[in-house]
Amino acid sequence: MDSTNTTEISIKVDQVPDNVAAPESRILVVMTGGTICMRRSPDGFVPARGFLESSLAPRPSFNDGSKPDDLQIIVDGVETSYHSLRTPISTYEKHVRYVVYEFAELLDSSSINANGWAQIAEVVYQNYRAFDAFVVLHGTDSLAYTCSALSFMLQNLGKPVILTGSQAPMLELQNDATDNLLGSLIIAGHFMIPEVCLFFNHKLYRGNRATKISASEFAAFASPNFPPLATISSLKIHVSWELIYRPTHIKAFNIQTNRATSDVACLRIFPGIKPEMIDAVLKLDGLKGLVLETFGSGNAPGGADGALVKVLADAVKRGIVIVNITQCLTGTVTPLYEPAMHLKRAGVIPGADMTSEAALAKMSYLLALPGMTTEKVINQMSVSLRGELTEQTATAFAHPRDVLPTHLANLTQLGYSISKGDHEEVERLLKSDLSWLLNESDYSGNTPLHIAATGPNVDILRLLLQQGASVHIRNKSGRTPLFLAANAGLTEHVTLLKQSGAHLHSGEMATAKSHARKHLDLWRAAGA
Ligand code: ASN
Repeated sequence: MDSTNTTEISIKVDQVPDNVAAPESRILVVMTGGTICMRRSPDGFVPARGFLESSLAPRPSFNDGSKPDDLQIIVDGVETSYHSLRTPISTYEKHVRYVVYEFAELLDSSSINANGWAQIAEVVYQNYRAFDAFVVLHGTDSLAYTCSALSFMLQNLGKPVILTGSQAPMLELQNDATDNLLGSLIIAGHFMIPEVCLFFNHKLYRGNRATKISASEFAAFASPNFPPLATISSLKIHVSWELIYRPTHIKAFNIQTNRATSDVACLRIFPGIKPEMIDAVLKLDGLKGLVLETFGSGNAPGGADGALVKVLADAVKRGIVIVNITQCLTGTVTPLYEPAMHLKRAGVIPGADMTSEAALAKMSYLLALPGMTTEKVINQMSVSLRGELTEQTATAFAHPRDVLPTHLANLTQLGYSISKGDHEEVERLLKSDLSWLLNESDYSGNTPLHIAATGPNVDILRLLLQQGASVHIRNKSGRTPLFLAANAGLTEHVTLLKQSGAHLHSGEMATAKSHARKHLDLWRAAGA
């Protein structure tokens, strides 16, 4: 079967596709607090409730006046109806429909901790199937920490989670909140970027690469060691697809929330620091890990007779994990100079080009993972788990800027090989670093995974999933690969897609149920 046939099938079976008349993406906005929702008070700016009604409903760019039905949100297992709003149609011919869920206590982000992160992760987890993407509104002070923490806590994430906030409240006349929120909604609603991202001042960053660089400028964040994933200009949204991280395990989305921030610490080295100061921190009750912020490419003073290095080496022997992160904004920790080499020999892990926020979050995540040993934590700290660091051995590969014709040719070639069931050829094409093509779609909106979902070779489907193909992208008829596989009666394909976290979209449920008279068990297995 070739790719054209696959398209015909998806159109023939659904004379009236559910989503064609008014395509819309559904987004759950989670409000945790921060300046974005604040109002003036006699005590200065304080977080205020009722964000949807006060700040969004009156603005035409956030409300097309269509008064859509309520949407359901699940919190602690209880389903409640919430008012939803819809944006006007975008240049990509879609509406974004959204609801706002507000935390019971709205926080200034300087007060957030692991409980707050777990709360966000739980809301995303419980509502994962009902929404296409998630936007989290958060104060800017600790935003980079929350982004880093969530990037690890959300495992095998298949949908966009975008965090944003603002430097000035939405209710102030001159603010950055309007652009930051609208940009986040538009990107989350139109582009399948399955990462925890931070959107600010027209740029989308990988969340665990971002850091706050200004207390007052609208350009409050930067991602010094990794280019932005997307940028918004007056003309278009440019997504750097080749940079997007994709989950590559045949596993469904899950969360890991049992973590504590109290068993890790962060310490900045300065000229003249006394070994006793570091020793005191390393002997804190219950401490399991330390992020050591060092000079330049990872250097620290040795101390008289190497006393400082000895303090560190003793702590490592007691089982404390120590990671070396540079105080510089850009560059990486390498044992280039003697002092850095001493640290490495003492058992301090070179943290490559991670931010301190990412190192801290990663360490507490790994230490809390069930079944982890100190050795495994040490090992994983220098491996990229969510694109948080550049592995030293990885070869840098940059795509030429002008890729369009080749890129389309490659996509077509890939489509044909998949529909012919030619595993070897698909493997060869993906080996030449073309796996970023996997989430691209042809004229009918079908991605390579849509084609493989009805293709003759289930091993190709597995291969694409292992290379990070998204199970959530819908074609122009609103169909997911899972729907196509069930519709084609392919049990093995359905099982594999389900194992990878695929689920039917709420917009295709009604048709799925009506088709379920045939292949009842299969449609049941697909979730209809
Ligand atoms: N203090 C605020 C917060 O982080 C700062 C902001 O959001 N701009 O909650």
